[in-house]
Amino acid sequence: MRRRLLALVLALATAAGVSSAPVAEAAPAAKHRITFDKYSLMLDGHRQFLWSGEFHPFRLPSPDLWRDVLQKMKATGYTAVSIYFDWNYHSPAPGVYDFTGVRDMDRVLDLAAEAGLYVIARPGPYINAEVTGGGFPGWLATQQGTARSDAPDYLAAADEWLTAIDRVIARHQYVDGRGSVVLYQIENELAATGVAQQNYITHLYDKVRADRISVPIFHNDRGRNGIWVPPDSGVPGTVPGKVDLYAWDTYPGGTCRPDATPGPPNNAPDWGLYGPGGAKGGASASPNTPGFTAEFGGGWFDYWGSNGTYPCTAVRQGPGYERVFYGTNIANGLTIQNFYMTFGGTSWGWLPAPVVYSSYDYGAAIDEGRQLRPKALTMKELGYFLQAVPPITKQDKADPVTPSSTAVKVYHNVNPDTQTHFYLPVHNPSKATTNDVFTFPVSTPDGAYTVPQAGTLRLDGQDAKHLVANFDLAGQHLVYSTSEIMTSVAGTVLLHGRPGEDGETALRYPREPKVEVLAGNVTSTWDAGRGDLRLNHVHNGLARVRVSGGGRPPVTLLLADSPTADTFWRLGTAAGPVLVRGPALLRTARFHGGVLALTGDTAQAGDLEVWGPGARISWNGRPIRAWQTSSGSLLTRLPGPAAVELPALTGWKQAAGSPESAVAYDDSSWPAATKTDTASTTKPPAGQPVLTADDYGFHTGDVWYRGHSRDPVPAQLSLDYGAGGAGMLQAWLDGHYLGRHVLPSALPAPPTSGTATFAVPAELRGSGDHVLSVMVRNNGHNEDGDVNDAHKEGRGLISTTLTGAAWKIRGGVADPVRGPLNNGGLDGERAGWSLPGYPDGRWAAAQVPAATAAPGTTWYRTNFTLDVPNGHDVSLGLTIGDPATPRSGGHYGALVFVNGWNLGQYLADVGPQHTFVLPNGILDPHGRNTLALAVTGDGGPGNGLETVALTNLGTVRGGVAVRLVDSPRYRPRPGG
Ligand code: IPT
Repeated sequence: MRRRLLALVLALATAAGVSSAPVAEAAPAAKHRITFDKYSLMLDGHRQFLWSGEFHPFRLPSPDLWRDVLQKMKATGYTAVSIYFDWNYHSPAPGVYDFTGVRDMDRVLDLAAEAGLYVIARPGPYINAEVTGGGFPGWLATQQGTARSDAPDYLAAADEWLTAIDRVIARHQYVDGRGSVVLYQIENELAATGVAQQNYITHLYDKVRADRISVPIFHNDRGRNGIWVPPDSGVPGTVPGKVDLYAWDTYPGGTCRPDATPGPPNNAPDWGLYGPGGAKGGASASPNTPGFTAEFGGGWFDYWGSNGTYPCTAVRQGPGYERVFYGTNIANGLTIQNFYMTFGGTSWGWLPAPVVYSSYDYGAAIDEGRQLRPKALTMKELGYFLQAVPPITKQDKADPVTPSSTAVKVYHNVNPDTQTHFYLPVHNPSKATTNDVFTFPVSTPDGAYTVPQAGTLRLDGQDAKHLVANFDLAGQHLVYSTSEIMTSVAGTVLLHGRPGEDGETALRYPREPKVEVLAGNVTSTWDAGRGDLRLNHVHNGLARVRVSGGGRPPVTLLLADSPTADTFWRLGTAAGPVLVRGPALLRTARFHGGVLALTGDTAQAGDLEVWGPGARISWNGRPIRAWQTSSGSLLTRLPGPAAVELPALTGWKQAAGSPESAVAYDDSSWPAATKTDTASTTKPPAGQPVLTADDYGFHTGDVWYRGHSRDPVPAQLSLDYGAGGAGMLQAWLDGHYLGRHVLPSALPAPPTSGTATFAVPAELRGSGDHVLSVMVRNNGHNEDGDVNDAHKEGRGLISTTLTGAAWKIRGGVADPVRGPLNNGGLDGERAGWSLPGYPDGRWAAAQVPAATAAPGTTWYRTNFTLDVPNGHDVSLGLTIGDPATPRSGGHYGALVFVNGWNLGQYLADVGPQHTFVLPNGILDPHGRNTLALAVTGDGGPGNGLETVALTNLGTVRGGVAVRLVDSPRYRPRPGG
């Protein structure tokens, strides 16, 4: 607690411009150099291929699980992680910044470096990212100046954030030898290019440099439009700005249909060596900097009211897409590629922008429950390949290659220094998914060939292949191969191809080598004239061939079909790299004291085979006995996970939660809504007070209003309100329930505001004291993608036809530990009903599922105890209703609180989400947990809470150690 306070105080001090000695850090001397040319980024002169995945720590509120995700990224071939930092996540009020607990960004940067990943830091100030306000804190909605411009009040606020976050990022810069941050993005998709934005970009650059950020700075262009290219680019049609590198984003793969089935694939764009040139096309928009996609679609987000497209997206943007699209990028010489998202996670609490619901799974390589999808393993093939073939960081176009089939085109590049040749056969056009056999000419310093010489080479379905010629690896010389290189370690090379397809590999030797086929069917042919050993086989499981005595060091060739190749893992150790086959994941590898210490996960019992330094192995801390194989490996077996039993959720208690709806409710302590002026873009009608919640300091979740009037009430009461995606309003007149209105979720542009109209019964209309009680659920502030202050659209009530009313308003209070986005203003939230330890003993026993309900909010609480076996990672979800149908139709929704954390919102009549991921750390896998549901709806039969159950989203033996996240328990308020 003291540390927290200190951090807050220091942040405040700095935000206010007070320099505070303890945090002022002298600039460390540069230890490393980051440079670049048109080919690639270079670290201390070494060319890099940055193969990066997007990950948002704010979408996984359990810091130890950041390590889990980052280790999974490293293990599946990524070399970098791109991180947005969400201003709003850290700043509940002007001048207040919190970097503790789930907001500890030092920790995520430490963990990225620990996992061996470079970091692309993207702190905005604007990020978009489908978060509320596009990352702008709620309080920014009350600013007069135009956001994302040079308006002084906006710049002052942006500087306040940058001061705070840059202090964190500056501690982790690669150049200083203190971390792995290598690139830094200012702004995001700033598509307006007027003088106000030019000044803004310049201001941001200068501010960030003044904050001692010394790595290259770039901006992320919304599409390949040449906006904000380095000043010396000199390309007509581009917009120069103060940046070091040019980068852009694009989501070109093709989409899922509304019925959640994959639509047809698109063609992969040429945005580099093979582009048409100019601002919108080739590499020449920024001729002196590397081809750089700051975001390339790794999936897509999903909307309220959809049919649930994430599983489909994982297929549409699946393995075939990754091979064709990312492969085309590689062939175009783009050496910095970031995939958005690689782990999407959860927009928990009130984090979602109006366009998304709680799950931000994104159809990404790592799913919301932290499980590797098949597409993660294809990323591993691609990422390992790039690391295995360093010459690919410097490619020029080579002579055009004409394959034997017009249904195929072959990209052909060469490294000018090593003369290594790269071929990428794809369909012609690349969206075609036919099954085509072809040959193509290979001509290198090794000679000229028509490839393959025997058997067939084909592209079947959405596919592309990275083929390499004239390349030295593992002490061998590869003339060419129609199999793809996956990886190599000392004395061992792993090649792969699609199951059932032929592979042909030619290696050159000074004299005829000895060939031993250890496993599988492989034929070898010796061409004495050229000195070529040619191996032919069909990719099927794992063939093993030992080649020795040809005047080169011996080698074991592992010839796998791609699914088998996907069971291999490679990590570096101080004593050289290690290659592992078998387990579901290899997390870490360390060689010390003669022991190769491995950690990882198993999803079932099976082989562990290891090619690496030393003869002794430990797995997850335990020494294991292993046997030498003829393949030069050590082999043993690992146990799978134990069975996991989940408790049924029983013992429910319930309590009514909309006391504000009663006539007699005392709102005397509530602020009066009497303002007459607002910065909101939604103004009240002339003569009516400002009701928008942000103006009264309530930025998230549910807001209550009580309007007092003595006027007669119209027969139709209309309430204008703003509430984000699928936002909602409920109203009571004099304690009588008028109804619920939910904003429609029509695609593609669901409304974020609307009008609820209720018929008022005659007996309620007469003059005398009236009270209109209204709850508005604010499902997020708009993003500001078009630089038009869209985040300032009003939230809460805007106006009503009860024109003479005097209004009171009340929203939520920020939870000091769970943060500004955890809570809204439900009475139960304010009273601690969502918290563990709340004394609900006197609440009524409840039946779940509930046959009926009262209108308004009803709280349900229960506790459950988990007893997950030690040394296991069990990913759990909470499922409400029947996941087989996107909408159950009941007119209600529920906020899901686990141990006080708001982990998502269920909307039975909107959909599609039924299962809410409960991250370990928030969840105690070895103890008692509290579940609280705030169920809000029309009441009546059919609108009650459906079944509620725990769901197992994946079990492995392994995982990372997870400490419990601080989850303060209920404490009675002094005097209350
Ligand atoms: C682009 C944004 O940069 C990113 O923040 C996120 O919103 C992403 O797309 C979509 O998930 S926006 C662009 C594709 C118009």
